[in-house]
Amino acid sequence: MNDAVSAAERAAQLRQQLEYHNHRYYVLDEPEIPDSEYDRLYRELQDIERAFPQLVDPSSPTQRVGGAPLAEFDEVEHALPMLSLDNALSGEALVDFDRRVRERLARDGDVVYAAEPKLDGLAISLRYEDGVLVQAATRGDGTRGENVTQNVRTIGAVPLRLLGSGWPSVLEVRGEIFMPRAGFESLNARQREAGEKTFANPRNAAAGSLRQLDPKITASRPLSMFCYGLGLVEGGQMAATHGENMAVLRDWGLPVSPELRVLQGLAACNGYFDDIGRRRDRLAYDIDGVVFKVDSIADQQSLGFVARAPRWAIARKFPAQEELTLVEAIEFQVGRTGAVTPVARLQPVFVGGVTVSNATLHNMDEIERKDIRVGDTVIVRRAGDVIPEVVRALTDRRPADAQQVALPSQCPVCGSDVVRPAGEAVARCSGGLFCAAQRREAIKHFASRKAMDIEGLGDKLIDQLVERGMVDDPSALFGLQADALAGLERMGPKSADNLVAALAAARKTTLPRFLFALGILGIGETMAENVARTLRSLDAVMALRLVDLVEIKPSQAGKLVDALAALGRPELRTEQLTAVEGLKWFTSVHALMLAERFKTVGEVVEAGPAAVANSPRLKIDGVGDVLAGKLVTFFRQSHNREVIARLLDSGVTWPPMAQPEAHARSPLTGKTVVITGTLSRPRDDFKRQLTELGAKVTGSVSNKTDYVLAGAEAGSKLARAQALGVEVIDEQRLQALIDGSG
Ligand code: 9MJ
Repeated sequence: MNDAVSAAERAAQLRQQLEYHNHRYYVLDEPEIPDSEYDRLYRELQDIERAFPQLVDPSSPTQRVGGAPLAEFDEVEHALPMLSLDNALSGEALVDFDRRVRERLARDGDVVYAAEPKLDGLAISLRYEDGVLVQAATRGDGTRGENVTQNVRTIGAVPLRLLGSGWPSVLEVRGEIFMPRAGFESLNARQREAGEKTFANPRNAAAGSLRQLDPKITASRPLSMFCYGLGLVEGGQMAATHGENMAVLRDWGLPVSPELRVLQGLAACNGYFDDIGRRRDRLAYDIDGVVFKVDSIADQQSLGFVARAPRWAIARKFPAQEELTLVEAIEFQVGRTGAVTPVARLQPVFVGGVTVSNATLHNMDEIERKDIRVGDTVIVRRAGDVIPEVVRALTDRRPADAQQVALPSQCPVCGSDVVRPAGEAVARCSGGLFCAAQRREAIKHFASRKAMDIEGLGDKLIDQLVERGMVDDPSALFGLQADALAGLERMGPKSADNLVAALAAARKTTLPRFLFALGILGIGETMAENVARTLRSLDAVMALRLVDLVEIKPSQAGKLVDALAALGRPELRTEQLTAVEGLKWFTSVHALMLAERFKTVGEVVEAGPAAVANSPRLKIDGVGDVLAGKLVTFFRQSHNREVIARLLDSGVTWPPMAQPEAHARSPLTGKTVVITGTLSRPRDDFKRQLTELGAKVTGSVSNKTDYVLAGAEAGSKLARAQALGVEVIDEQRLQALIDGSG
């Protein structure tokens, strides 16, 4: 046996293995070996074919992408015309179809149908001769199409050589070429990155990919195929039903929809249609309906066809999920959490089975990314039960006066400031309880079990109370009288009395519950607990400042002062600094913190890095800069402070927070401290900090004084401490005591 012979044997073996694994990968979607192993086999075959060019065969797996770019596609005449499908746009149209079929077949009972999803791609005809793919042609006008063989050969799901045996000598297979959604998304991402044009939908992407004159481009596109019919068959017999024929194609390695079912009668067809409709969004590819075919080939033949469409098949279409319409306005809605969401008001359009006149635009980033303007013609999409959305604008139809929109600075419902924290997509109304859009949900939250736990005050009741104007903020709940409540739906005198009693009981609560009940953004149960445990009183929470919580390191302070000096806008107000060029860490929270100490950018620059650097005196578990910003902002709003005042007036109370374990063991617990001289932070800060650690801060030094905290230029108090032998400490020593390292 010479080299060429053993190489030929090995090549044949490798081709068979590669075809097998290709089928497992692309058609069955059940790969058996890792890609690396496939690649190894593939390279081995490539090496043999390179060494023995006489062994190269066009149906070899290495020859999928071959040939030079074409100048144009040749025309191909189909041996049998490629049919199209009649549509049934309603359930009645399907009933009519079934009746016509039964009449023509003179059938009393149920007709057996084969059903399969209707793919939205490109129809194609594959011609196999003795099991080898020799031609692939597009549908064209049904009689003549384009020869796209070079391109179709690059599609992994299409076998170059059929598996098994017993194929007719000529076998034409019809099916649909499509691009799965995931492939479509990644193709568009790739196109976007390369600055190339993106495709509007998977169908266009599939068509554009298949019609490339250079097969290398088609090879790089994630195309797939399902077969759904036969054309010319010569030199062999196929089966008696569509269902069986498809099973045979599947055995020969051709891709056939796994959703194919054989069904008895119209009712089963309707059930299938509904089922696929429900699962539609979860399929890996777009479909636009279901195709029903009379299963018996003999019946198909006796039914025949009219014009280009068979009388034995029909496509029951889903309502279109995408339509064109005009954006008449873009308005902003305030949700129950205060999220300010842009909504497109549309010229009403029938899409996805309903008339749509509003579609969400999600948020400002989304509007900017899609560049949607008032006056634009847009594609609206309503898929399944999801909220209709604007997919994109047709910019070539944009009128000259199309208007861009800006985020409103004031809430359209209550007029409070709209805030959009740096790095967050969602803008929110800062009105909180004050905002009517948020009130109802705020009250429901306030009354809920883990918040104030007002027994018997359910959502329905709250709806009634708000609708009748009896309650416009949570504090009004505690003023409700039994006789007024008794007039509400589903409320007798007894349950009214019970509710009043429950309200009275709920007034006695805990600080963590109260903080949670206020519905501060981002402050859930655990955070409320952490805040309460650290600060231990509502007064301390309300007096919280961002300097207490947010750090600016000395190195950051230096860069910040430099950047602000370079800005050259000393009059700019500090709270308006939402971002600083070149400082990624700087957010609106830092701006608000600066604003606590400096009115303008000029003041910051003048004060210099040492004054700008900030080491926060507190650490609340889980509360980072963003949450600190939300917390402090909430308590700074006057309407929130007013609601809190009313709640306290109406008798809401809680017991003092227990002394936290860690502090009970603090070296400062029970100590008396006197503060004197100039310190790095206001004296009040130190006073608060020491009090929280269980120390008592007094004004004069005596022999009961444990420590004198002395800053620069301390005078008589320092002298008195030295005279009495009281321990004098500086800030560093204090910190060491707090840290437990002193
Ligand atoms: C699609 N597009 O999925 C047919 N089709 O049958 C299926 N199209 C068809 N069948 C005869 N599943 C002509 C067209």
